[in-house]
Amino acid sequence: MVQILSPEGELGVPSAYSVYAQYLERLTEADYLKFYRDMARMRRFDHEATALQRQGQLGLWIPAIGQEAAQIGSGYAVGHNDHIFPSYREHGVAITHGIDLMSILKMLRGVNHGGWNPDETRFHLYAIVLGTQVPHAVGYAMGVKFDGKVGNAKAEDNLAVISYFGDGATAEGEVSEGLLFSAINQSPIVFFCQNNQWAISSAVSSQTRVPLYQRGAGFGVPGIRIDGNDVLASYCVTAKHMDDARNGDGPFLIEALTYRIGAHTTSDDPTKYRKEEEVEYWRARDPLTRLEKFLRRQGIKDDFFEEVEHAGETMAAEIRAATFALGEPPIENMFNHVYSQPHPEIAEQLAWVKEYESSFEGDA
Ligand SMILES: Cc1ncc(C[n+]2csc(CCOP(=O)(O)OP(=O)(O)O)c2C)c(N)n1
Ligand SMILES: [Mg+2]
Repeated sequence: MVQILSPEGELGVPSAYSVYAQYLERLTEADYLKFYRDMARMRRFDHEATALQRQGQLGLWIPAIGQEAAQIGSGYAVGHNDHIFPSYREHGVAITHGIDLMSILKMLRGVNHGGWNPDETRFHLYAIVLGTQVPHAVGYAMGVKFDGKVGNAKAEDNLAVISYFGDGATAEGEVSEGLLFSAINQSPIVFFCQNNQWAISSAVSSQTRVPLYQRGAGFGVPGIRIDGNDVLASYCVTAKHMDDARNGDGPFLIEALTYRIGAHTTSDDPTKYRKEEEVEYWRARDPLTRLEKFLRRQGIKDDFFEEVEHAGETMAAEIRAATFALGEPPIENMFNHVYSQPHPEIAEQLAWVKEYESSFEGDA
């Protein structure tokens, strides 16, 4: 497992992984501070969104607490031309690509279906149906190669694709099909599996008999496991393999070993299926604490951490006010995008729901 930042906050690239050292050398103190700021922002956003859901302002929230290092590190390793195909928990990756966080909250309130433009942001829409983003990502990567945007002498002419998915999603046929197609076509893609060790109430041991980073080998996709709570391992390893993919040496599979500290979603009660000691074990391996230890060793003082906390409170107040100002989700939203053309059964169902809703009119 590649680890660059130890739990005690000490820095070092193990000699077996020296290929990643040049990516660490690129990072400056400003980058380390940016990583910390965004990991803290992601966490604060998560707490606020959970509170908003509990107050009935969102239909659902999907927490990602514990996965900040995996997401912020890999997100910043994605280049300016590259395309990202997320699953539904990648709020941190969204932060690294300038997605307006309100658009994620709007989706979870039902007022839109993911309101960002993938053409502009290169961050494609969230995919709730497990694994479906993977064939889309592989298809995109195959297209990139057909368009001759791989392996050119000028680096800025090239691009690659990254696809995120969870440990549970690896059991979906789409992921295996994606691995196979990418290998056969030598597509410019990095598969980034966040192994947070649970798929709702199914433990990862019920999904696989081999470590997930080995899942691609039989298809011809090499892989590596990284410490997913180490933002620097996440950055360096993703940056190297995205570079390789752009240069024509893809695909590659990264398994980031991390842990989902919170519930699967606000509809889930994890105390029903996992022990508190397990959660405590991982809470003690918090990715933010690890980076904070490193930064303090570098001489970063309290005032920086206080400033980050203050910025988090300001952001939370802003998104709170903005969420309260959103209207109710239009009922048509559930029906409008089921088919591209009008459909009699959908029209009938919409009419039924409207009539049902109107039966409450006048109720206090
Ligand atoms: C095809 C499909 N089957 C089942 C579900 C219901 N479901 C939603 S999330 C989830 C667990 C996914 O676990 P994992 O891939 O490990 O990702 P994580 O939620 O842990 O990030 C399941 C079974 C779904 N969304 N899509
Ligand atoms: Mg999982």
